[in-house]
Amino acid sequence: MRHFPGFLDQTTQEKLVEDLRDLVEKAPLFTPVMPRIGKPFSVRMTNLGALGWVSDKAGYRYQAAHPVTGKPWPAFPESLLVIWDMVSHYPHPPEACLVNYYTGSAKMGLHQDRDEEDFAAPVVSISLGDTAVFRVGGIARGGKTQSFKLASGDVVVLDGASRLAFHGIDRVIAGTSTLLKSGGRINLTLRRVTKPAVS
Ligand code: MD3
Ligand code: FE
Repeated sequence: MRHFPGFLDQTTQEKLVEDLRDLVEKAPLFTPVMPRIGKPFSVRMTNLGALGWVSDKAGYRYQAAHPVTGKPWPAFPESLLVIWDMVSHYPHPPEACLVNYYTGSAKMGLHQDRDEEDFAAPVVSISLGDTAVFRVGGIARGGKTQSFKLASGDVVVLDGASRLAFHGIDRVIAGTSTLLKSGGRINLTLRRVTKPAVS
């Protein structure tokens, strides 16, 4: 993986948070539940772009409509497309931006991102707000893992061998950023979902 600490300056981070406030009014945060068992995630989510990632009792998938409002997801703000162009090294635009919102003791268990058709496309992650303790392992479950901190303004690009690495968020450290007035952490992951017709 490629980690760019402090990639986004304070002004860019503030502008992104402002954009996200408008977008979350149109596409409210929802609480996904685990497939089959229906256990709620501790992280709340929404999406931007043509396709959004959702999880409910039926499973994980990408879909064009918000699961609660039934409306299409809001379009990507230009600022996110610019970041993708700067770091992805991938010649097609992203189709999905999953917005994860962590408050209190929210965390995310170790998992792989494998609901996309095209693993040749990277996943680009942007962190905003409080610092997270992030864990990453290899491509097999149960292997060795390492932990890193992800701070506000950090960008991580998951490509090549890291694209299918197991990863998760152990915890968020309250009081480490003043970017979000009520604290907590936002993570944006920009993803290509479908295989481009011609590469
Ligand atoms: C992908 N989000 O939404 S992003 C997710 O901070 C997710 O909210 C985390 O995992 C978050 O699916 C982590 C950064 C990340 C880091 C390493 C990865 C994504 C990765 C390694 C492989 C694939
Ligand atoms: Fe993930």
